[in-house]
Amino acid sequence: MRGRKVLLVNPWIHDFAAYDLWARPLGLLIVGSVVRRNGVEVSFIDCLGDDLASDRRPGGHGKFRRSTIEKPEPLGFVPRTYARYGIDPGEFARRLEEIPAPDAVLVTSMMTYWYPGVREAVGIVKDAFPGVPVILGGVYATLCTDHARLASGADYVVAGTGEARVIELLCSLWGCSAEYVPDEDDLDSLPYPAFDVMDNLDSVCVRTARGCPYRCAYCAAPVLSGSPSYRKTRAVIEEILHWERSRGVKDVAFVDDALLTPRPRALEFLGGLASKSGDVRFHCPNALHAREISSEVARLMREAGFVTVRLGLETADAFRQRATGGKVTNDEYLWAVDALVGAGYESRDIGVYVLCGLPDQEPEEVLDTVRFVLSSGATPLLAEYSPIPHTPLWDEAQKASPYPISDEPLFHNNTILPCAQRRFLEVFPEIKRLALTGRRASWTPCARDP
Ligand code: B12
Ligand code: SF4
Repeated sequence: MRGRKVLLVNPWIHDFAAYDLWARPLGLLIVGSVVRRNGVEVSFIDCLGDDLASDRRPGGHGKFRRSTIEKPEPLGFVPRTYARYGIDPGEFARRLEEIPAPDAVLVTSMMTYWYPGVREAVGIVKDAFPGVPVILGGVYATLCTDHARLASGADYVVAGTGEARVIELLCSLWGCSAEYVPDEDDLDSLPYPAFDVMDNLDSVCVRTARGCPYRCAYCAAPVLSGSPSYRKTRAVIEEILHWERSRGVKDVAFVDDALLTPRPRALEFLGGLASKSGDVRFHCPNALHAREISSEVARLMREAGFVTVRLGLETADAFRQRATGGKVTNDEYLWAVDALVGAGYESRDIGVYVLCGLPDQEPEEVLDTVRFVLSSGATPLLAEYSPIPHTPLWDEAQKASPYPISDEPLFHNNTILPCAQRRFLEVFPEIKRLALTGRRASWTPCARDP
């Protein structure tokens, strides 16, 4: 493989809304680093823009550049503007012209309903480098493989984890053998993600493990990541220190499915982070498991510098909690909030995801959950349900949705609440108002229930 060239492309997001919550193309950069370990020259273009747009806030998150585009025909009925998030397509084409033709192009994908951005990027790559194989992987490629084969324009679609598969595929395309074959089961043996190919690096994403021990009915983590495999605490801390020392990175977002499970591992990891010198801020935009947050865990999180804390409650309805996988009970959630408050976190620091628009969900369930979160002294964050193929809830989602969600991934878009019933949609503005006004009120110090 030595001497070959590979281009990595992070495609655009096409959506009604998108906000950059430490969104780095971690999977693509992991795959890129494995390819590079084989002596391949790797370059990278980020259609989302790695130039840190002017209105990004310090801390590694912020707005993407946004240009309004025409809605795809199936979403024509939605009374909102649709946009391309990221750089101008002309700029992308120019950047492709500036580099020598690669021997293969690797493209990643995230949300299933973002595939139009993938297709646009693949089309421009194909125009620039006719005959060069384009390989697509990532979440959309894994969850909607058949659709991706037909609709993305890529020559090859790789489903599942990509480290080993991409090496195998490139070897067969180029008729060569690999010097380094990654061991996906040993996460610490993999090279660091190729963040160094990014010109502007104000934050990095880190995973300390792959997979989750739970099987929630609405979640694709078990399909995407398989059974859990863990990294060593020392290796993760070394990686964080590496980015801090080499690139001055002060913001690190964890993208684990289950960062705090199992608790003994979390205690060891948090203890290690807390005792290391430095002033790195840690962010958990993906939900943490409330069940694992004891007073000690919360104290160590605070000491280590965790500033963005999100809990996955989803619903306060005990029946639905059990029916969807039983990852948390209301008591466990309340203990977690108490532990976090005891450690010094304020209401506004503790964001709690509340799932909205599940099949057969009544709006009252969500209103009650929002009130429950507010009364606990935390901040409710509405997460509209996106139906996902291969999850246990998929069959029910198909029955509940008025849209052909199995034929068209655009209908997985959470903005349209694809599985909500009409009454839910009617009450949804009220749910949003309650979450927003309650949230503002709860940010005053006296709002916490006695
Ligand atoms: C972290 C995360 C987020 C972060 C994003 C941070 C970021 N860095 O982008 C935050 C919290 C912001 C987020 C938000 C949301 N998320 Co999210 N998120 C995830 C999560 C937990 C991990 C993704 C990740 O980084 N994985 C780690 C990397 C290493 O894995 P990877 O990208 O898959 O890469 C591997 C392979 O895919 C492959 N690969 C990747 N690229 C390539 C390229 C090539 C060429 C090859 C060969 C292979 C390959 O190899 C890699 C290594 O093995 C996933 C669940 C999951 N387990 O994937 C959900 C997930 C993607 N999110 C999901 C959802 C629903 C959402 C929200 C809509 C939630 C909501 N209702 O509000 C929002 C929408 C965000 C928005 N509008 O901007 C769904 C997807 C739904 C869908 N229809 O596609 C998922 C699957 C979770 C779920 N519910 O099951 N999310
Ligand atoms: S929702 Fe969370 S706990 Fe449940 S399977 Fe997904 S990652 Fe695991």
